[in-house]
Amino acid sequence: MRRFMSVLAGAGLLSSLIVGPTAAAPLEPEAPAPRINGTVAAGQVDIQLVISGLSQPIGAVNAGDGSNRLFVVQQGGTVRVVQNNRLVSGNFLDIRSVFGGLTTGSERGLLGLAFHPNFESNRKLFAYFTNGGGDLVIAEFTANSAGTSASVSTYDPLLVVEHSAQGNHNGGQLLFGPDGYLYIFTGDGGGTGDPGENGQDPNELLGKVLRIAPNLNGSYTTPSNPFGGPVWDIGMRNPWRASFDRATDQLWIADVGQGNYEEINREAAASGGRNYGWDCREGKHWYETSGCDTSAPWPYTDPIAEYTHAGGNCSVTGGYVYRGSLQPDLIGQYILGDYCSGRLWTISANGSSLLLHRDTSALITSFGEAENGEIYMTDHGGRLYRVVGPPFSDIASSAFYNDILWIYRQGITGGCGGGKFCPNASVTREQMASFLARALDLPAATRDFFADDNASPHEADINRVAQAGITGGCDTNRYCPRSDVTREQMASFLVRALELPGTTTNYFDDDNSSIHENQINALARSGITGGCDTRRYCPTADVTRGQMAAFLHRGFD
Ligand SMILES: [Ca+2]
Ligand SMILES: [Ca+2]
Ligand SMILES: [Ca+2]
Ligand SMILES: [Ca+2]
Repeated sequence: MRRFMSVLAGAGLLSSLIVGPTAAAPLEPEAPAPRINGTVAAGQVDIQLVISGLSQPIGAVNAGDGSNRLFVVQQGGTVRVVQNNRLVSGNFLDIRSVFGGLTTGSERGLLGLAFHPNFESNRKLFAYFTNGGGDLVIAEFTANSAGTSASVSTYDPLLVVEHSAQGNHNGGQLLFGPDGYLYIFTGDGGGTGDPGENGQDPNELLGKVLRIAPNLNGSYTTPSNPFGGPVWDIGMRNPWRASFDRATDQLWIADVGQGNYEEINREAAASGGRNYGWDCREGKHWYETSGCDTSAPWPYTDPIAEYTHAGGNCSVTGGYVYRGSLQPDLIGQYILGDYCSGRLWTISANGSSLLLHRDTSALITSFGEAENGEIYMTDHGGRLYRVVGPPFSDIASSAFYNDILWIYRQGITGGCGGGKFCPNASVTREQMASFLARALDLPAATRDFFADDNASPHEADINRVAQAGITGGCDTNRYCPRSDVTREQMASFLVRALELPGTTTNYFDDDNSSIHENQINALARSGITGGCDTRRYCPTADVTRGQMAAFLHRGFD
């Protein structure tokens, strides 16, 4: 309550008095203007639950076939389909009985999936898993002609990498690059401190980024690679998740660190041949010096960003650079998280600093990019989330930021148009009707209540609110749709909408002659308002859209 009072007495109310009434704007969202790069501030990126009830999801990929399906990879060996935010029944792929077996649990299992860029015509897809002996397998599968499922019987192994000694550091990312080749990200073979010294050995396939050209018949050829054979980059420890920026072709590789540093590497387009340092370097620091080149300039490429294990971090989960269109502020932001702490960060596509947004309770196993560029996140606990940024471009500095976000996510507002919310504009009575009709999910009205709102885009909502008994209009047969809502009128609207109980307590002195004094007291008693100052409610002041968001959040959450 104290916080709320100070907020109302602060910028919000003052600016509403300065700004004054503005032309009523429609609440329907408009298509946001295209942007090359957006901007986000700390705390502005969040997650929204899409699906629960999954089984240990560790990845989410699209098929690039125009179907807008998201394929959720489950560690136990199955792939589910999410379409229109709903889980399609049955498995798309089930490799639990794959030839050679499947080892699951801890860091093993079905770890990665990639659809061929021409999946729509050739129905080819590739999976990365640990077989019955613990070895890494990259295998080809073929879906049915409709592309609705793929049988385990179509299994055709491309590459098997010996990995029986240790259960950890299997890597697991598969990606088709902008060059059409298949990129494979392998771990160092496991244990502590790369005991096999695989990361720095260009002749070993462990601890690498590999690049091959599948022939689509169960075999592959190797294009010319910087380290010979299939080796594109060396010096990886456990590059669990990596992605290409679809706008710039930059390759982002998040490499899981040993005990101290988690790192994020960014590789310029089409420029392999990097030595990412492990196990000489962990993050931007020396790890092991024996057998390492420690005299400058050393041959290792340090990450562009790193973070420590402070506060419960333990394992970086790389994500994607947002290139969708629905969330303009997120464009050009690389999204990542940590498996243990559940923290969610962004790094701007050309930047190198981590911006913390949320400390979630999710066990973040992966991010996924849908065909439309929206970014999803998998939680090992069985949930799929969508990563969401600030919906409006003009609310970052609003004192009501969280309230506006809340009413947006409840579907109560679509903003004032043009990707904006107009937090300092006054609320009109017609807008108020839409806010309340949506907050209460009121049914359509069976008749027309007022004559002066017939041209209002909010007429249907005005009738809904009238039918629910929340308004009797401003006069006989009139609603005054374009008039601004005063704070005393708003009290009346909210008390009826929320059916708040009355009170005999007199909270404020400046409303004693208001016809809405009883409702103002009821609103204060419920904790929805603390007034505009000590013992004052400012009953005749206009309500801004930002303040309205706060009132609705308080009242309906
Ligand atoms: Ca070593
Ligand atoms: Ca490194
Ligand atoms: Ca009417
Ligand atoms: Ca009073």
